[in-house]
Amino acid sequence: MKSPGCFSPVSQFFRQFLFTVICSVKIYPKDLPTISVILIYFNEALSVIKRAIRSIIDKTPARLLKEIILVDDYSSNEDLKLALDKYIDVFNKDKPGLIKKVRHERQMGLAKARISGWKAATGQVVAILDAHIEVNLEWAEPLLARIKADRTVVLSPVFDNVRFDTLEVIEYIASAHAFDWNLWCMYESFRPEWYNNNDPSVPGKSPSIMGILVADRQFLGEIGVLDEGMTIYGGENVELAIRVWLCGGSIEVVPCSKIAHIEREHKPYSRDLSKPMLRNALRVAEIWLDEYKSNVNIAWNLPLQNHGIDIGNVTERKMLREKLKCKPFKWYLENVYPLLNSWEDIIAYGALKNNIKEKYCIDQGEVPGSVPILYECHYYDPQHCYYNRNGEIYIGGIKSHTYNSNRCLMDSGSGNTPALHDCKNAKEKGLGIYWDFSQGSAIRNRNTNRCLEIGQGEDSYYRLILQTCTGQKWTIQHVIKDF
Ligand SMILES: *[C@@H]1O[C@H](CO)[C@@H](O)[C@H](O)[C@H]1NC(C)=O
Ligand SMILES: [Mn+2]
Repeated sequence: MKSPGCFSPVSQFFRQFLFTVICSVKIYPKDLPTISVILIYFNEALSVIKRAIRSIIDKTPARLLKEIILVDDYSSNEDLKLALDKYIDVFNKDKPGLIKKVRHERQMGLAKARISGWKAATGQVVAILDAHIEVNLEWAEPLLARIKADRTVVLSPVFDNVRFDTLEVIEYIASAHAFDWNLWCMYESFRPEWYNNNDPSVPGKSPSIMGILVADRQFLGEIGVLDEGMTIYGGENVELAIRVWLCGGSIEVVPCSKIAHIEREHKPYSRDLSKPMLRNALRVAEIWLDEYKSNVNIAWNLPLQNHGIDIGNVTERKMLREKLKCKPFKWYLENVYPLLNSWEDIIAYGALKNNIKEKYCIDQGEVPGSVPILYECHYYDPQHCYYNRNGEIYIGGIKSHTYNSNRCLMDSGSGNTPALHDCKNAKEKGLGIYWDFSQGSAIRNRNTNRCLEIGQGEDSYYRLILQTCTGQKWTIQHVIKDF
């Protein structure tokens, strides 16, 4: 879990214990809204879907469970046709219409599958889940009680991880859901206020939502359900989260609602999810991120313009944003997610090359290790460099969150080898991490006046060196502002 680390394992254990007790004695109102549970799947094992259905029926009070809607995004497994229908029929004989099935006639991806489920639902609340889950006792009541109190909250339960091979359950403590500028999701600590109030059963505000979501059905409709223009997989959760926060709602994680989720070895849609993820991230950026949208390009090391990736038609979603009078993204950064670094000081990014040897790029070198090297250009993370307004040069990637630190190029003043040093730490110690640089010219250290250059060793290989400037020139791949 990527988090700034707020408490020790001992208090974590105690918190977990306390929380189990507190949740088990909670009393919820009798007149809760009804719930439609939507299960999305694509080539899931029949046994997995049966277990999900069984657990929902066993662990949701019958008076609250309006229906279960199965959304099949064009699976090819034969099992999921007749055999599944037979299983459903047994329940429907008892209670007609309890389980409904929606099948796509071609594959439409996760976002559209969720929308199909939402359209078919008739309960007051919708819970849109993966099919590889089992719900826990009293999973629904805390969610329904929260939505009854405030119809604008969009909720996530806490997932326990079930290992796909052994079915061993690993309990997760409640955490906020977050994302980085690639729009990949991750866990993060709640804000300090949540820990300070010492009741671990209280729902915590969260900047994002991982994908499983529970919301008032009509409210979700009012704010535009999900973006149909998102393809295949990835990013649709972040789109939803930003939209909810900017357009009048909020996201919470509800600790007393627990769902066991099978963490699969392979996601079903595609082996390499980074392509659809990138495309969807650019789409979210265009619609929602305003002046911060270039951060997605920076994170993926794409040029700001003409990246050649088709993000689909965004007109309708931009119109929705206007119609709903949603707040600017800056508000979200300042009020909801200040831990996300705005990157406003970055002025250039990408591979850094010396004009003498253009086949070679600066590379972070061995990890662990702190010696940057010259290496054949491959343009992946280890070669991503960033120049900021203060004169720092990060090498080997950039961190999205203010609680993480980058690695800065440094001239220590002795020897002739450059080094990488934790930027925050180097700043405190006054180390030489500030450089004068502009596109197509020298990289000169402000402390030592030496330049970062390349030179041939006795073995005739070129390497990075620090020396009296001889006029070598450097070029960085992408420039944000002329510098
Ligand atoms: C994009 O969608 C809008 C609204 O649905 C439509 O009017 C417009 O023609 C579309 N643009 C393109 C290029 O298809
Ligand atoms: Mn899943």
